[in-house]
Amino acid sequence: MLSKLFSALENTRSSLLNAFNNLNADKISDDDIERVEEQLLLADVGLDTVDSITDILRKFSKDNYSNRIREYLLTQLPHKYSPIQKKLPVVIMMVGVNGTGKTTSAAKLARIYRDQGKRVLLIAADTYRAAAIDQLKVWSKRADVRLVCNEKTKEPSAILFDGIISARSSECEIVIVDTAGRLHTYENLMSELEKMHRIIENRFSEFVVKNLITIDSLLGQNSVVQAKEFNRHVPLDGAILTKLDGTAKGGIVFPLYKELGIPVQYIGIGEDIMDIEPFDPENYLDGLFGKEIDD
Ligand SMILES: Nc1nc2c(ncn2[C@@H]2O[C@H](COP(=O)(O)OP(=O)(O)OP(=O)(O)O)[C@@H](O)[C@H]2O)c(=O)[nH]1
Ligand SMILES: [Mg+2]
Repeated sequence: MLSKLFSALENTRSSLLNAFNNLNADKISDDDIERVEEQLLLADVGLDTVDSITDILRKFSKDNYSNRIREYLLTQLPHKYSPIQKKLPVVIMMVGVNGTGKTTSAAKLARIYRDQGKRVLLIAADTYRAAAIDQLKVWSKRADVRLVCNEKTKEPSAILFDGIISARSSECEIVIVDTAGRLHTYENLMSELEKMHRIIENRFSEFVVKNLITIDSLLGQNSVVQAKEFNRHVPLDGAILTKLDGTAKGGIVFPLYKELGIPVQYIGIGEDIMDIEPFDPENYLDGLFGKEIDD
């Protein structure tokens, strides 16, 4: 059976393979290289990495370039992510631009940790979008995880505060906080994130804080700029790359890591609670360049 990630990367893979398969075995022309370059850039692999790939193509014959490219790319990717939180208790803040997948990813993560047997709590700290709390109520049921919410306040920090008090008294090990979508240009919303971060550090210092940004694969290179800006306000520990299914832009993991040092920890591959995978560079490269892998 093909893995879900392999299927999700189908569009990216078929455009990349088209370009590579057209290369002439005896002599790789400048036109060939340009075609490969173009496809890699369309897949959001990022200029630096694309340049290194075309250098390898120029230097090595068709016989061994694919192995060399793969070896090189492996050095440019984050390590395999292990979905184990080593320091507990932890508060995971889900941050990111509107619609990138914070709420659904929060629940997907909650389900992963619950399945590990951890005591998990979700906090609904998005007070901006009217339907946000109801959406998380539905998803917390899917994850089978308790939710703290408060429809009566518009103050996310107050909900966060109450939520962590509750987590503390029920000895929760993993708290996942859903926050409102925001653009980095909304200064007041960005300071609100900083405030939430400070509250945890100052008032609940036994909790480690982790900030995860959700990145929508469809948004391409813009996401790298967004992540950079978020990182100026709250230190990002990692990214969840969402909606990889159905995009031909599956290469964004490279510039995120290379330009910002932010490792992709999870990949979102669909709209169900189970549609998430910890990042594995080997599986990811298989998905991009086409080695079928069994589940
Ligand atoms: N196909 C696909 N859809 C996804 C994935 N992750 C999220 N979505 C969809 O993207 C849409 C937005 O997801 P949300 O989780 O609501 O995004 P959000 O960041 O919380 O949005 P706001 O709270 O409005 O900022 C929903 O329709 C999700 O089902 C994914 O990995 N694959
Ligand atoms: Mg949301």
